[in-house]
Amino acid sequence: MSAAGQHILVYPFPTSGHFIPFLDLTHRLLNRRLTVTVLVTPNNLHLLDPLLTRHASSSLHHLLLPDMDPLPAPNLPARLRRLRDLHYPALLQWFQSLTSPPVAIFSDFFLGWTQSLASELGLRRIVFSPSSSFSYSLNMSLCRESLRIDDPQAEKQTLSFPDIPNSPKYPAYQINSIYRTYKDADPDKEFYRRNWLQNLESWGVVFNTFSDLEAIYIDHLKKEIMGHDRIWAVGPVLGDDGLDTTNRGGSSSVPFQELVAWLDSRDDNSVVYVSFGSHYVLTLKQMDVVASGLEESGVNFVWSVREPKASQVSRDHGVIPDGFEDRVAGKGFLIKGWAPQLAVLRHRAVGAFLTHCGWNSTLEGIAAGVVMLTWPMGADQFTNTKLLVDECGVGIRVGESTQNIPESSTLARMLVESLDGSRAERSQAKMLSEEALNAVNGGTSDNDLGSLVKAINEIKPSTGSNKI
Ligand code: AWU
Repeated sequence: MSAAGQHILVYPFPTSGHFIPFLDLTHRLLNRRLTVTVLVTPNNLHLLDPLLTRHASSSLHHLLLPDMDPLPAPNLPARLRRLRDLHYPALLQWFQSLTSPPVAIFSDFFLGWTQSLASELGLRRIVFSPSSSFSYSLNMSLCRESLRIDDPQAEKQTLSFPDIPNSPKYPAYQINSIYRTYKDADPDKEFYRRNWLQNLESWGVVFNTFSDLEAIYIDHLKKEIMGHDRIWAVGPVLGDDGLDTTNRGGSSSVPFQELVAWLDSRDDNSVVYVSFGSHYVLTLKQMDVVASGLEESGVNFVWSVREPKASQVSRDHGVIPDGFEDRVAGKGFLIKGWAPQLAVLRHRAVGAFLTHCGWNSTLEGIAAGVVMLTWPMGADQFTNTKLLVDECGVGIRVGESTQNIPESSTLARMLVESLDGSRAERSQAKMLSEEALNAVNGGTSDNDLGSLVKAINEIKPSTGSNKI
């Protein structure tokens, strides 16, 4: 048995889409004998349970720090700044209290400020990106010269990025509003930009992606942006490696066996799975189109419906139409709350996925070999859609946010077509699925994971004084 590896601090950003893949990766790092302390906030502590039961207490520890009070309305830059103000002093004190502290801080790309902390402590900092290397490249392009879109109404203005492979173009509304600076004096937006820029100073970057999917973007980052090869593509990290995925990211809101029995009673590739991520709530109009489209299509479906959190309750959030559940009885299975998404996508009955194209859902759909019906809502999802539809040929464009909402009859037709076994997207999806699974089973991603662990084990413990 090889000697225990070095000790690192893993610091996920505390939302599902960022926390889930980082825990999946942590499980793989523990399997390669690193010692890990995971920084958790109280509402995420329970998500460590599957790892705590699988790994010895000598190799997996947790550091519990408070989360900040919820903001009156979603405001990512303000949230990042408050989290930094809350955690920076506590982490500094924690590290200085240890006789043999971790040799590296491995933190989410939203926590760029941990670069300053690592420098102050004489440690290495490694970035974890729960999003694609394509969207990371776009963020790097945007945060180095923030956009000036003088007319806030210019939502359709086309923006080009010739510095990124394939020179992608986007209508202005698809670019994260954080970068559309109408007034440069916004301190939270300036903090967000500087926070991103600090990722450039990191020792290395780890992506939840695989080389066959994003080689051109990974090479772009190595040669044009970071200027070194310490960029590792270790995905798709999907739980596995002996972890129970039934309660991945949270416990299912429906009895798991009841859902599996429902799927078992359906033919192969005859079901569409519908989900728009762990926090996006459909607007009234979007909800109406999705419900009507599913009903008119007559397809079998499993729909994970998100109810608005207190901070999201707005006039314009959708609710399931009256009588809908009765009218689709026998065809549809509704999950109001948390769905065992990975288990559903892997079931032989599921042939297509109506998705917002969050990066985890994108990878899970690719690994499951299903046709992707794309309806991006924000963040990096428009970029992920370009990858799925234009580059990989496994996706079919359905809608875009609230700017392009399809007619329910159009959606119904696309739902039926997505289950047509003769479509080119189906065979493409099967091929890409094999490439994804090969990458993590002895292929490029496994090799990159081994290279990452080797590089971490070669880090010299800090004497505390040496700045890097
Ligand atoms: P996913 O990335 O699919 O969507 P978000 O939750 O919206 O994630 C970034 O995090 C994305 O790139 C962004 O676009 C942003 C965010 N899940 C589940 O198991 N059950 C459910 O009912 C709902 C979700 C899981 C799902 C996936 C994750 C959602 C990285 O959108 O399997 O792993 O939650 O992540």
